[in-house]
Amino acid sequence: MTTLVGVVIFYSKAISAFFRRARYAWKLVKQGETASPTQSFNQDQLAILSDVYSQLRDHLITSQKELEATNRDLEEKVKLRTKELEELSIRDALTGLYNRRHFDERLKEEVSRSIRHKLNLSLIYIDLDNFKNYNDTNGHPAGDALLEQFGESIKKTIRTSTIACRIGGEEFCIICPHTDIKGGMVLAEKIRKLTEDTEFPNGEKQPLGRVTCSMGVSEFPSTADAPENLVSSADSALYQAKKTGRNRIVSAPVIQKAKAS
Ligand code: GH3
Ligand code: MG
Ligand code: MG
Repeated sequence: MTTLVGVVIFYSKAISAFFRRARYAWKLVKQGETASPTQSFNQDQLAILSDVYSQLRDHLITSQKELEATNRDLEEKVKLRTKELEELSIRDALTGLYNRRHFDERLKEEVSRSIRHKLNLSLIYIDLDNFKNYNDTNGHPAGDALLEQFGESIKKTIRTSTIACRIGGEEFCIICPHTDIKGGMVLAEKIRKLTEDTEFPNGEKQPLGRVTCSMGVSEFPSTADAPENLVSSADSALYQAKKTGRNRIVSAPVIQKAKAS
């Protein structure tokens, strides 16, 4: 940039001389002078003007290329940052799993997809057992650390097509597209067993002697025929799991369709 300014200043006198002479030449032409206006310039002056012209042109081309490269760079950075922000807005800050809002949206989408392609869809509703006791015994930060670690166990267990979400405090929901109730129960058991077998800090101080979780599993369309019912039927099944002793999985009952008369 400094070089460009330098060049412009250096040659500014030559440029103004050029215009002075050009004006003079034009005046002669208008007065009927037939001689070529270039005759008003000597060889040195024409050489200087040609030099100025090519230097300015080169600088303009270089500056334009630099500007285009900077623009491309900025556009890339904005795209990347937008993607990062979008990703952050759908994640739970503590566990890195999807958040409640994303869960609601994805569940509707996945149910619509299941209807369109006539595919099953399972939902696993997970709740950590006696988590209040864990907080009370070990403190809230330790409770947070447990939630984080539990989130990691879920991530390790699921496939990439499975959508794992933290929907509130110590409650998690897993959407399993293209999975029937049997498949949902198999995945739920993997998570239950992994939780039971993991040596979480101070797990032995929990009422069951270890950190455990309970689950309810529902399936579209056999145990529920709408997204809202899918969640509530898994929730009712979870309630049964809690009532019957915790550290267990209950499958939602199959809905009886009214027979056509
Ligand atoms: P149950 O086995 O019946 O599920 O009992 P519970 O103690 O797990 O359930 P309860 O609903 O009585 O207590 C849940 C506790 O979770 C209470 C609340 O303070 C705690 N909690 C909710 N969100 C968070 C959080 O983000 N971090 C921590 N550390 N605790 C949380
Ligand atoms: Mg709960
Ligand atoms: Mg709980």
